Amino acid sequence: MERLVVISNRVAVPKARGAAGAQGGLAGALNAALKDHGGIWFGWSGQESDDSDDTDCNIHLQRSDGVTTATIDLSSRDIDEYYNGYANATLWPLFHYRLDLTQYERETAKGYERVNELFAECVSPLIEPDDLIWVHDYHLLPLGERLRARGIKNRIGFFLHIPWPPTRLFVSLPFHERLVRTMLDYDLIGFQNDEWRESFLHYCRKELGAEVEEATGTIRFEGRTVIARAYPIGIDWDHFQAQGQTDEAAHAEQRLLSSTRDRTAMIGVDRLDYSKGLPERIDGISRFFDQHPECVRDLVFIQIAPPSREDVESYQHIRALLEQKAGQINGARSEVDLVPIRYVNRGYSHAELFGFFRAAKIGLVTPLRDGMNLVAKEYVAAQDPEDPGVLILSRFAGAAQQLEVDGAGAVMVNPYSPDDIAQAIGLALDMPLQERKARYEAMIGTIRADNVQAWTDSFCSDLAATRPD
Ligand code: ADQ
Repeated sequence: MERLVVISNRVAVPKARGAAGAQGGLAGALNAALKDHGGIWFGWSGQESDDSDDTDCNIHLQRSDGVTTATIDLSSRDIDEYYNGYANATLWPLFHYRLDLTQYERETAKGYERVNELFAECVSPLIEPDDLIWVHDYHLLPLGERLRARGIKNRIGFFLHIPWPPTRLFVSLPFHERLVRTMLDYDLIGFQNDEWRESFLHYCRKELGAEVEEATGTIRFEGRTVIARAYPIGIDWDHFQAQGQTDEAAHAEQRLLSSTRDRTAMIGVDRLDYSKGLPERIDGISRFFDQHPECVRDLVFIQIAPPSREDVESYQHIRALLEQKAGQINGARSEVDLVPIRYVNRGYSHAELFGFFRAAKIGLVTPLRDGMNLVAKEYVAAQDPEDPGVLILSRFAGAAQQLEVDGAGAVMVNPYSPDDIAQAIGLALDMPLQERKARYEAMIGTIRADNVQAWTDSFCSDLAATRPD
């Protein structure tokens, strides 16, 4: 088996798995892949270097739990322009269809290119001739081209964890063509589902005039051949189930059950991000209480949302908005002995999350747009098969393609519609055991089988089967 070199914006050491989970779904997935293949995980340490302007290739190597990590610090200017700027204030909102939040700044675009160049410079000496190289996510779209420019001839794959926007939105990005041309230096490009893959192929055909073979995802352009395929990411099933067997999980479950007593617990767990539809979710719950005031005493909603990307302005806004909305509904609906919404701004271990999910009879996963959404799968994976809870899922999450099964599976909603969310909550509360079991059965097979190991295996074996030009 070829050695694997994983390159992503951030690197998480395996021991810190619980904490890493709060940073995003990437960490657990990549640690599992690296353990199997051996090799190196390269990226930013998350630390700021002493020099505020320039970043050096000062690589910090560490070996932990079978995985070697190689990290560099970034200067405050690089963090500002590349990470907070172009990656999270331009690409992230644009790729989540939020043109209203997308900022186009020449300086941050330059910072993005500079850091991609730096990544290529620092990681190149670590690469051996037969290594498979796997680049991750929107922070590093042009990295393949930068590696090729340094003479790297290895097979290089790229996986996009977030959606790829429709062409009409994507062309609002200045220099969009240049960016996509750099991506065609990869051998394999993976997307979370067919919808994003088709958008990418559409762009290549319409805007670049590339020759595209839809069925195989083959793109031929200026003498290069690239394959674009869908690889829906899954959860680390074994790890998550093992966490579910711990005392920590049992304790968390009991804690939630005893604190909610005879009320039904409904849960949401998300990074605090405007793409996750949190204010819209609260509006939906509020609508449900308006329509069913008699249920205020029967239902409690727990929203766990650790803050993320706090240096980006739009994230400060979403936090303030959410606090305001939760405050409003609690102000209007609380009694001395009850508060309808518990809003918690912190991360929890996967064991604790397992316990909370199991105690909650309804899981609310209502992003406005999401590449996949692993929380939806974790919620179902944590349920008691004999008495499962109900997953309410946004039709705009990548996971919807797998978890809506012929009208069974998750209860699908339009996350922009408070009425839709309110109706789904009513449906979930009244759902008979037999239907809950049938819906659970419709989802659990794919969640167990299409897990993160299957995901890494299929991406890596497809990458190994490609031939660089
Ligand atoms: P995220 O946007 O971070 O990931 P998601 O897929 O839901 O979204 O992954 C979040 C992970 O963090 C889950 O494993 C979850 O358990 C964990 N987490 C969330 N809140 C937590 C908390 N309070 N405490 C501890 N852990 C918490 C991006 C894309 C997604 C895509 C993933 C993986 O935006 O669409 O599914 O990458 O590709």
